[in-house]
Amino acid sequence: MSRFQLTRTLPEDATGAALRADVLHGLTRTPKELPPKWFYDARGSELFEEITRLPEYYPTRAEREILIARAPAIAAATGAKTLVELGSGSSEKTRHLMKAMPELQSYVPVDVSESALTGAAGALLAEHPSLQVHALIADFTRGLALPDTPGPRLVAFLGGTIGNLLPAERALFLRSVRGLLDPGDTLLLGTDLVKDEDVLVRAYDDAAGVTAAFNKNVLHVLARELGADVDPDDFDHVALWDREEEWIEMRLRARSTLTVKIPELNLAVPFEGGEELRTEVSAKFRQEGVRSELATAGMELTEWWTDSAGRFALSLAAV
Ligand code: AVJ
Repeated sequence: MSRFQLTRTLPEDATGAALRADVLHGLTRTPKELPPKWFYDARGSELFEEITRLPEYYPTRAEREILIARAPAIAAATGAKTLVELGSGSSEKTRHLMKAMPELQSYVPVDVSESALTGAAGALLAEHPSLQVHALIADFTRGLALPDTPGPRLVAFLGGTIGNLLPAERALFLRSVRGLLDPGDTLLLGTDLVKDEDVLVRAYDDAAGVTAAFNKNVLHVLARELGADVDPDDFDHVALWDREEEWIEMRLRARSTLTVKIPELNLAVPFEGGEELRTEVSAKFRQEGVRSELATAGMELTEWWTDSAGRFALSLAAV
């Protein structure tokens, strides 16, 4: 029996249909907005990898530090035989965790990107000679059905990606994760933490301009996928801290009055000079907030681990 299985729960054209719907909705409302998931074509994914290596972008390094330090504690506390990873991407950080999990029999990476899933599986199968990998091509914000693998399960959602969901979306998402867990199963959740405004803003507006290129990449996606006649140089990258909401916002600000024509949607989108399009929310958390959001979704915070500088947290939650 092969140790690698790939299941597609998304139709091949789901991405195109969802992009059209999000663009039609987001660019005809006021204020304009697009969901951050459209950053991640091949170029956007490369730019994100580059961001994770920037001196200003601390979350990836901070989370890796916690995972390496706490992997044995996570393995002991969960006893997991199956690791499910939502938004697994390159599975790079998970490797540290898996090395410390002697009980692990099955790994279920879930991602919308088939190439990321197949790319990551090869190395993991080689490193773990008896591991089963059951990859799912799926949108984890929709209802997920998990393969029948041995329990207990540990569901990991790392990178602080939960911060890209708005509070109402977050509540729905955590409810759906709760629905995946049986008694004895656990959730491992990565969250970036509230900190000094300058540190936060610099992490999203780096000196080398990589985050600016990443932000503008969504305009390249619109041009390629929908034929939009948009020049990314007509927009400026904006990163700001909303202290009430406790989140970073990334926006694209039109440098002058202009119109973006999108023939495939029969749409002409007018921008006033200075008008902004919100492209990302990245919420930052506190322990009390994480505890209460988990509790509302029917889970209990059982461990809270931060990096030595207290910038990022990994939470373990039980049902
Ligand atoms: C995908 C959640 C890890 O919000 O920090 C990085 C994406 N955006 N720089 C984040 C991102 C701008 C990132 N995560």
